Amino acid sequence: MQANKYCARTIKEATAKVKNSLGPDAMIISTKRLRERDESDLFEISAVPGGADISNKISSPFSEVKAELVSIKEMIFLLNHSDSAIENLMMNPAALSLYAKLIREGVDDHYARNILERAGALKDSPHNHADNIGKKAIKELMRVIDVKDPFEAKDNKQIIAAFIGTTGVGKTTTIAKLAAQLMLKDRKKVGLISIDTYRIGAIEQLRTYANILGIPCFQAFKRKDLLFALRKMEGRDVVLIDTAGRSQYDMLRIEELKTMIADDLTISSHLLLSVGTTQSEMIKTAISFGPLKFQTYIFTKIDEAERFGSVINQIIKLRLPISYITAGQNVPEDIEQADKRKILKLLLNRN
Ligand SMILES: Nc1nc2c(ncn2[C@@H]2O[C@H](COP(=O)(O)OP(=O)(O)OP(=O)(O)O)[C@@H](O)[C@H]2O)c(=O)[nH]1
Ligand SMILES: [Mg+2]
Repeated sequence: MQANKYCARTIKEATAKVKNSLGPDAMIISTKRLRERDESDLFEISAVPGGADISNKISSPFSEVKAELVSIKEMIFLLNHSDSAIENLMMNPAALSLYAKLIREGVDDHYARNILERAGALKDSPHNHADNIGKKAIKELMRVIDVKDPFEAKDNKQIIAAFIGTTGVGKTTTIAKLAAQLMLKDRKKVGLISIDTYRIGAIEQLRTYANILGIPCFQAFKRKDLLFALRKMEGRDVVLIDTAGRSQYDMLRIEELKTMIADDLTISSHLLLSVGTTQSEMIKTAISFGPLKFQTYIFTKIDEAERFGSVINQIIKLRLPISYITAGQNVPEDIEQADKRKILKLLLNRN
């Protein structure tokens, strides 16, 4: 299908012309800044009606990332939410499409721009080739996505990991998934300890999983119980510790937990965050659990979340790596070790 061309003095006017002629679902194929003889700017947008077959016109700078053109509706949204720096971005459909995706997924506008700025997409330069900008922006995104495997064994040393977070975020279920995977995939000897002493039935939930897997499971009320349980776990490659869900506002209980799993026990902590919670709740939770010096994030319930941008915001704001992502209630299937490319795909290719 042949694209129609629309010219105007500003990108906003050109966008309005496309909308009037082809409707709000029209897709932008390309944008250009033309210089008039009097040195003034003229913007040109090539567009096709919404629903037109444009597969032969799309090229993606990155094979895993589905190329997607920006619709006029989105362009209007971006123009209304952005300042003049974005006008340069408008000249580059690959970068514009990436920016639109990041904003749609809920990545903070400031971070989204920063990523594109580092890729050189906000500069108006004749050397800015669309493919290059797209590739650079993907590279920048990959750079901010930090991942870490908490079970990477060093010198066959025992690994003791505690899982912390707010009530119902998925700690016990995640431990069951991890225990099964570490046993079945990595052939590790695993043990479980519960220091969830608040909720009736908490230990039963963990014990049920331990029985199914045929692994030991202890309960600890006090630090001395924990030390006892850990002695019993000598010879186990990995010990996973379940904790009671604490409200992010209950600093007293968080302090209590700190006295149980203090630094000298060489226990690493991992904070679970549900992707569906609001950005401000996530930040509050991370700050409240800060005294426990957690080393990685585990993002849970991505199957229930509409958008994934909060994950990027969180790792940029409070710089820590992601270790795992969980995406459902099935034990042990619904867990994946964090991987840069996988996270990138979740962010850019979800639908
Ligand atoms: N959809 C979905 N549900 C999940 C996921 N992970 C856990 N759940 C569910 O969330 C609920 C709470 O999970 P738990 O593992 O008991 O959460 P918890 O953090 O141990 O809860 P407390 O011990 O009460 O603080 C259960 O119904 C789980 O099946 C996930 O990735 N996706
Ligand atoms: Mg629990």
